[in-house]
Amino acid sequence: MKIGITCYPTYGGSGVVATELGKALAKRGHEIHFITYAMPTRLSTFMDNIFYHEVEMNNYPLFEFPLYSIALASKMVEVTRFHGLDILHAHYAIPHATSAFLAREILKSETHNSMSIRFVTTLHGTDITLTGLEPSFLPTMKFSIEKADGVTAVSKFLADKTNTQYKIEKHIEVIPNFVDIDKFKRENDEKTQCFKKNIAPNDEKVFIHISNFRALKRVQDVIKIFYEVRKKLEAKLLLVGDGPDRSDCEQLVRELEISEHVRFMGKQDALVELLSVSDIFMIPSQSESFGLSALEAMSCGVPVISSSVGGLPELNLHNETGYIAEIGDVDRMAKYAVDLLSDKKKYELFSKNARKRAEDFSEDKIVPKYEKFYEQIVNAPE
Ligand code: GMT
Repeated sequence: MKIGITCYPTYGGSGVVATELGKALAKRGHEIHFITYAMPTRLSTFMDNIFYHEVEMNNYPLFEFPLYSIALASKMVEVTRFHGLDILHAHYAIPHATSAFLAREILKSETHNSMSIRFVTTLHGTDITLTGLEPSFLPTMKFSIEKADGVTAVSKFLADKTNTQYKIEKHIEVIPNFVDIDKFKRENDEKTQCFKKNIAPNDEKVFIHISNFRALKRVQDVIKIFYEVRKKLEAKLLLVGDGPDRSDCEQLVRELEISEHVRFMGKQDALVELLSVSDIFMIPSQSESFGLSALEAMSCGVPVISSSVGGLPELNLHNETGYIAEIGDVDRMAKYAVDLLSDKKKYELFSKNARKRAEDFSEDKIVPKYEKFYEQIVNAPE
């Protein structure tokens, strides 16, 4: 199939999922056209079957606000026309589903042109739970989702939330996120051991958190949990990523006088290396439709301590692959971590379970679900 993929190319899990999906589909013989405003970050090397089309934005003094949604729709039309796309896939509904709708209608209206296109949209999280609910977006969002030829959501939680919050009575296919289990696996080579020695010279336990440091990630809770844990055992904390809450987090670490035990790593590509030296992954979010970073950690055999929100319980199995506690219950999360790390046998079992659970979300298992879904949409009667 020839598939056009649009996503946010630079930040966040939805762009990662869209890019990894495109790469996996290209490996399976599909022709993939990324239509985005910048090269997707995980698309750094040349790959057969992958094409990239940049959405150009012309500035005109009258346009105080960039007209990105329109430029994107026009690019979708152009790529569909000249490359004969079979389907458009818009990741993160705002504004991508709206642009895809516009592109489809433009192509449909051209009577001289037999070209028609169908589009699907994948809902990822804050497009539904946060931004889409703002009055300035809500009616357009609801309309664009309703008019899509197919809609998928990355968890059952998000599918249900969409139906209830937007009062949409449309079937939403749940296709969870996936991980490349051959890439995301624990390394224990000399380089990793050397890195571990550097991070935890006295064999301290290593906690890790990876996010974009927005308020809803509750990174301050991660630090508070770690602070409580350190009252019981020696540990180090790796904070990976960057974002608006980072300065406050650095301030909190200074106030708690634990600076020598906490490393702010900033944005990192070497996730497998970082996860391979880690013992516990923490994701105490306020809202999380899936939790891709937790899945990548689990694939590296790292048990997860998470909050109970959104799609997290669909991934992290309480008392099996890690532990789940209520949002903000720092003491409980700390207690769970200490209990697990104090019981070697239990820890090894949880680590194995985490990896096994991640295998349920392997690329090989999930990507065919998208292929099947595309087939259904393309072949559905008018
Ligand atoms: O809202 C964000 O955190 C960003 C968003 C994104 O588009 O990158 O993340 C969402 O999509 C990810 C990929 O499907 C999910 O793993 C995250 O759970 C989800 N984030 C939230 O729901 C907060």
